[in-house]
This record gives sequence, structure tokens and C-alpha cells, in this order.
Amino acid sequence: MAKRYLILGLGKSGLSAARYLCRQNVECVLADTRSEILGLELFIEAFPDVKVFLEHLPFSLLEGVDVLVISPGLSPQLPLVKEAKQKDIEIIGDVELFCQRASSPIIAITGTNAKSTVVTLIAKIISEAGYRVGLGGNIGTPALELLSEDGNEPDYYVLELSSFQLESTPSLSAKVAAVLNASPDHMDRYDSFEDYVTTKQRIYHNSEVALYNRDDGNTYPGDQAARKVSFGMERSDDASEISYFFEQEFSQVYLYHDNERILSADSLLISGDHNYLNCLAAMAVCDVIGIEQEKQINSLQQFSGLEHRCETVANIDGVRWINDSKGTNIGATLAALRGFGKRFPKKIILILGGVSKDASFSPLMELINQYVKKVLVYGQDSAKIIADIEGGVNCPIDAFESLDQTVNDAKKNSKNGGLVLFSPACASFDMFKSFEHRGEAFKTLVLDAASHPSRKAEGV
Ligand code: UMA
Ligand code: ADP
Repeated sequence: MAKRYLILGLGKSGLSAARYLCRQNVECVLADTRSEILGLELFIEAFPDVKVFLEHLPFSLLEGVDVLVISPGLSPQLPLVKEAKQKDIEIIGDVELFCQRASSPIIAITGTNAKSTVVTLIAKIISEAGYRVGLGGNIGTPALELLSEDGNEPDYYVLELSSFQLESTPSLSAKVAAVLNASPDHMDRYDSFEDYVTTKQRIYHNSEVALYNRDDGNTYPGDQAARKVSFGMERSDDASEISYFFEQEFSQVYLYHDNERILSADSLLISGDHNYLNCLAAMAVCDVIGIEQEKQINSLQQFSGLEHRCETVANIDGVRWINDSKGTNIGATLAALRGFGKRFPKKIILILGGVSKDASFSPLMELINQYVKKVLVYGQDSAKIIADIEGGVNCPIDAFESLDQTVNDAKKNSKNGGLVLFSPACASFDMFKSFEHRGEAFKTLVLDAASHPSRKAEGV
């Protein structure tokens, strides 16, 4: 008998699941806890007979339902979802529907940080090597939108997967799967860090090759994959393992694959240890699928980094301004401080602020003490950030009401040869629609301050 679906959550991924199922004439009902949904009108125009429930979602919606398709942003603790579990209704996500249908090899990448950078690099290398590639998942394009209606598939799918998506994707069986790193994030959703790591590790299940980070034990796949490949900051001690790493020789850093020197870090447009790791991860994946090394190198050397990730906004009066708005957790901000710290010791003004997601900010203290001359804090969780770090840092910390005031203060306090690093270590939703919106706001404030120095300096 045909199954009946309830699609819960009508954001990008929920609507993609609804379109996918409705096009196949599968019986489904749509629901969302919100009262207004972007894109819903268009959906209803295309599928006027489908029932949609908004805001108040009674348990009776589950009557006759076989499968609940849950959106990644919705907590499994939502009463309706808990009730569905109690009733033994199958609960899956949009990526699960995709995995059930897709037949080209899937490269699946997760990690607390670096996912978007690494999947973008992999997709760029694959397509520049002449293959067709579908890039999607958490990076923005819902996985189901990569399936074309005529069934013509790309040669490879490259999926960025969040822990939320991995909660509800049991059929994933990747050609290559990677957990790039794991540090505390989304602690408002998971019971513990271990719980979060276990969810990330689901990506390895049934994978052909597992790629992990030797410097981060939480990424180790154990026996979950047929073959293991690893990358890290140093050469592996284990001779039996295929290993990617980088090494400094005099003042030059080189990227290696086993004993073979592949390229000099100076030939790349992106910099910082974290970005060298990202290139190594991309190379490891592309080697598994057999892409020629020369083609990989060409693509890596042309990549100038993604917007809002350690992006240089401007050099103004000898001060470099960095927009790292995608730094939404402590791990990302640590990577940014490590990346810039040695070049700007005690010359960094660090801007933190936003929604903490229940993280502790104390792991930032050591690098703040090494590299930062002043910390500026703004936004919803300012008091928590200050409480977490003030007992352990040796530089001033100032709090501001708005990002505007924060940028003005950074401008007043920065000196020739210094760096202002906007790497908030928090989510953006207290004041902005998204990390992109926050990054654009920061860039506008910086460039505006540059074109009207006296007006902005006065905070008018
Ligand atoms: N929401 C409700 N009620 C509902 C449904 C959703 O309040 O009934 C809220 C959610 O709590 C959330 C927001 O609406 O605050 C969006 O949630 P969603 O699940 O509908 O999101 P989509 O629009 O479908 O986008 C999702 C991913 N969003 C999340 O995981 C929160 C997008 O990742 C992803 O690009 C998209 O699918 C396509 O695959 C975004 C993200 O923030 C970038 N991801 C998190 C992260 O990177 O940290 C995991
Ligand atoms: P994600 O998609 O996992 O959020 P991004 O590539 O968008 O990853 O980068 C998110 C943040 O993490 C940015 O602040 C970026 O500078 C930082 N970052 C990038 N690569 C790494 C890495 N290898 N380790 C830690 N942080 C990283």
C-alpha cells in the first residue's frame, strides 16, 4: 500500500521534500509551527490540493501517517515529533529521501567547521577536471534539488551534511565520508558533546572510504568503513595508513601526500593552517575518486576562499579588517586566531558576540592572551561571554549595544600594523537574518567608517 507522508517544517528543505513527493503523486500533508512561510504561496499554486497546517499542530495530524519528514532545524524534542516516535512512525529527513533515490556516488562531508570550504573545493576540482557534479545539502541547495526530473544524474554528488541532517539519514552510504573536525557547537540541541560527536560519526556508516582528521580523535571512524584515509598537521606514525599532512621547511610550508611533496602553501591564495588542512582533505577525497593530481593543484591554486570566512574586507590606514561572520562557534574563532595570531601578535582587536548556543567561551582565553590586545563584545549573550572569559584574560574587554558601536570602537583603538578580527563565535540570529546578513552589515560598517572617518569615529 502507498505510504502517507507528513512533511514537518516548510523551510527550504521541507518544501523541496514536498515538491519531490507531490511530483510523484505521493500522498502528503504539510505542516509548520510558523504562521508565515516564504515560498509557500508558489508551492500551493503548483499543488493546490495539498493540505497545509500552520502554527498550531495537533497530534491528530499524525493519524494515518506512515512517514514523518522532519526539517533539520526542528528539534526531535518537539511534542509532535515525540508523539510520532511513540506511535512508531518512521522519521526521516529530506536527505534520506535523496539517498533513497540517488544512484551516482556520494561524497559526504561533515564537521563542526570547514564543511562549506571543503565541499566547495571538492566540487570545483571535480568539475574543473571535466566531470558533472551536484553540490548541495547544508551549504544551501537542498539535496533533493540536485535530482533532475529526467533522471539524468551528475557523475558525483558532493553533500555538506550537518549533524541535524545526519540525525535523520539512515540510508546514507557514501563513496567517501569525512568528519573534518569536531568541537562544541549546537549544545542547545544535544544532551552532551559526546551525543553531538556520535551524530556526526553517523556519516561513516556504510561508507566505502572514511576520511578523518588525525589531530582530532573525535573524527576517528573506528571500524565503520572498509578503508581509512587521514589528514593532519603532521606526518602519520602509522606507515600502513595513507596520510596527508603539511610541513614547514625553513620559512616555507609544503603540502604532502605520504612522501610526495604536492605543493607549496605560498602558491595558494588562501592561508592559515586550517586552510592547509582543508586543501589536504579535498585532495584526499579527489585522490580516492581518481582525479589527476595536476588538475587538483590547478583548482586549489585558483581558490580564493568563500565570503564571510576569514575574508579581508579592507586595509585602512594600515589596519587589516577581517570578516569571519561564518565563525559561529569557538572552534572557528580559534582557527582564525591561530591563522592570524603569529603575524599580528598582540595587535588583534577581536570582536565576539551574538547567540552563544550554550557554548563556553573559556577555551578562547589562551589564544586571546597570546595574540589579542582588546576584546569587544556585543549582542544578546554579551554578559555570558564576558563572564566566561574575564577571569582568565590579560587584555581589556568592552561591551557594546550594537555592531555599529563596536566597529566604531575598533576603529578608534586600532593602529597601523594591527588587525580587527570579526569572528563572533556565535550565531547571528539575535540581530541578523543569517551569518551572511551579519557579514554584509559588518563590511558596510567598515567601508562606511573608511569613507566617513570623522563622522563614524564620533558615533553620529
Ligand atoms: N522552524 C520552525 N518551525 C518549523 C520549521 C522550522 O520554527 O515548523 C525554524 C527552525 O527552527 C529554524 C528555521 O525555521 O530556525 C529554519 O529551519 P528549517 O529546518 O526549515 O531550515 P531550511 O530552510 O530547510 O534549511 C535547512 C538548513 N537549516 C537548518 O539546519 C537550520 C540549512 O542550513 C540548509 O542550507 C538547507 O536546509 C538546505 O539543505 C542552514 C543552517 O543554519 C545554513 N544549518 C546549521 C548550521 O550550519 O549550523 C545546521
Ligand atoms: P562550515 O560549513 O562547517 O560552517 P565554513 O567553511 O563555512 O565551514 O567555515 C566556517 C568557519 O570555520 C569560518 O569561520 C572558517 O574560517 C572556519 N574554518 C574553516 N576551515 C576550518 C578548519 N579546518 N578548522 C576550523 N575552522 C575552520
